[in-house]
Amino acid sequence: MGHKPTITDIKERITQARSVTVLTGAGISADSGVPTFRGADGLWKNFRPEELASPDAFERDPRLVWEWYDWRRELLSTKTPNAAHEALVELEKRIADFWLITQNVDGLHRTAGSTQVSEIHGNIWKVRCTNCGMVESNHDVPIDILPSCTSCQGLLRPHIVWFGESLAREDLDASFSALQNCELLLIIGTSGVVYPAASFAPIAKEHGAFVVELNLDPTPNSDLVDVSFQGRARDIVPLLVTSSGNRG
Ligand code: BV8
Ligand code: ZN
Repeated sequence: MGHKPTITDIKERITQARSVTVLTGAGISADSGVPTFRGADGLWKNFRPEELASPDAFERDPRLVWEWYDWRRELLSTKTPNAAHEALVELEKRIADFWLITQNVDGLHRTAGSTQVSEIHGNIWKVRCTNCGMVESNHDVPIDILPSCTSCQGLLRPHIVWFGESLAREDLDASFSALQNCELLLIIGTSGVVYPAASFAPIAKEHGAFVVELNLDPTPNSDLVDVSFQGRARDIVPLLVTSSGNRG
């Protein structure tokens, strides 16, 4: 096999592609100043996921869980999309059959303008009533702890998929369809340890996609993908999308 494909080779593939799927994780938001989960400054540093991001934790101590989410919402309220998020909005406009699957709950893809997107782990700016199931946006910073439902006074929870909870059927369907039908899958900024998202690369590969990974470090997916680039999303993703070479 010849040389390792270059960024330009991949940009060429993207330009020719009819269908492209992108999977993002916390790494794409790191360049917006959002702490990742498992990095040195990671969110999980002080807590263990089971302690906070689980239905049992919420059952046991809803106030503690809401204090953690309130802290994260406050942190996120000053963060804006970066060049990588913006490049993916551009890509959505260019590619006939484009889908973005994000594990991020920060909402930055939508803020940047992405519309063909599945937020498979939910959205930190949405709340869900534990009693009547109502889902609504809520941007209160700080949020009134414990928040109650505007229509039935039930206890509200973050509209987020916790460990041990299944993903929404419509998000799984949209994701599997995008993974099975794409010519190219671009995986950006995920450590590839959380399922089912961690199984998305092999699924796309099995269905004939060319799989590209972009991360700061190697991941469990690195041996499986067709090409892996090490670098910051903010620096590399724009090079894959915009015709930065020849100013139009
Ligand atoms: C389910 C919401 C079943 C919370 C999240 C054993 C084996 C296999 C699976 C399991 C198992 N034990 C348990 C499970 C299942 C479990 C799981 O996968 N556990 C893991 C930990 C082993 N999964 C679940 O529970 C899922 N549900 O399986 O349901 C079921 C089925 C039917 C019926 C009932 C139940 C639910 C998973 C969703 C959990 N919720 N988030 C919250 O956010 O508050 S997961 C959490 O991790 C976040 O959502 C985050 O998005 C996600 C993944 O993390 P990453 O995005 O990858 O972030 P991370 O920090 O890890 O990595 C960042 C990467 O970026 C790094 O690689 C870094 O190098 C890179 N990077 C950093 N800076 C940059 C960069 N890259 C580029 N540029 C940069 N500048
Ligand atoms: Zn309610």
